[in-house]
Amino acid sequence: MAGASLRSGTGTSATRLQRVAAHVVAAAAAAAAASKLLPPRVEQLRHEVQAARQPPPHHTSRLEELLAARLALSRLQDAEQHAAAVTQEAASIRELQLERFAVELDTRGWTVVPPTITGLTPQRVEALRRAIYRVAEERQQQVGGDPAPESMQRCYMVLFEDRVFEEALMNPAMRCLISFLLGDDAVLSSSIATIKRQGHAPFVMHADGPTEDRSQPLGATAMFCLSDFQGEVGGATAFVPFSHRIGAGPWRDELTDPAAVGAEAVNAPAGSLLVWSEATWHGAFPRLEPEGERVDLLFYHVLSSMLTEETYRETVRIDEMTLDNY
Ligand SMILES: O=C(O)CCC(=O)C(=O)O
Repeated sequence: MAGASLRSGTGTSATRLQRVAAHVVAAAAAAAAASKLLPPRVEQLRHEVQAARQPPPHHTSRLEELLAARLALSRLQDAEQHAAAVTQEAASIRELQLERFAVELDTRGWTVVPPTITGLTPQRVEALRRAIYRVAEERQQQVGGDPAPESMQRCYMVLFEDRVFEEALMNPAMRCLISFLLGDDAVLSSSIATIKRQGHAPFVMHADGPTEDRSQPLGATAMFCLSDFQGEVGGATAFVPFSHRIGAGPWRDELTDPAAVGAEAVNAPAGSLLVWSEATWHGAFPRLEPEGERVDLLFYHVLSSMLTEETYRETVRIDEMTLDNY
């Protein structure tokens, strides 16, 4: 896998602004309707955050004004230059039948794309699962751990362990929705495979990155379901819809419990793709189902200006950067 192929193209923040603007205009009616439906719980949490924030000191607000003016100017200057890129991206969203999912990301903060659209056939799901079980076993042996597996086994930086992971990273639906959220110069930050068995600890609710009100998230996650995700009893990932608009991550213990905060657990067949913004509150229910395992492969992306969690740039060898890898 070439370093360059970890990127999905080139772009600037102005591209993103243009693109987001285009999609948001297209989705305005849906967004307005959705805002009216903000669950009272989310609305209340948002007010708590706003009330807790101190008004910024005078020089801060002046600086913000100046920065906003510069941003507006650069938007104007870049508008023409990036119009073509926006048009191109809108075409990709339509071509891949992702309109509904892009709008959901914007309005609800997360979405589930079905296998008919991800193109993950049962054969591909099986190939990914086989690779994950192999890596999990090898890593278990390396650490010399207890052969009785823990209730959740996470394998970090799996990308280079098998070609099938590289193919998954290039999945067109995933690339398109990550670009929609972050822009087309997003880079891979981490690749994590998880096998989750019966167990009683929830994955606490959290946001993946800074959540202060901003039109541009710094990170976004895409997770392939490689087994059926079976709601709460299956220990599925769970989200608080609209929470990307709250402007803070969970700040009290009670808010980190998926059940207490009323998180919605995912029900989705193997081959589906979950995508969420870094600001969206998410976690997972404990898996109560004694049989089987929940298996997934997750790719966390960030803006290219940010440090990545895992060291891809540093570990790709120059001889691996062949055209074949693009
Ligand atoms: O395993 C899950 O379902 C949740 C994963 C998660 O929240 C994360 O990796 O940030």
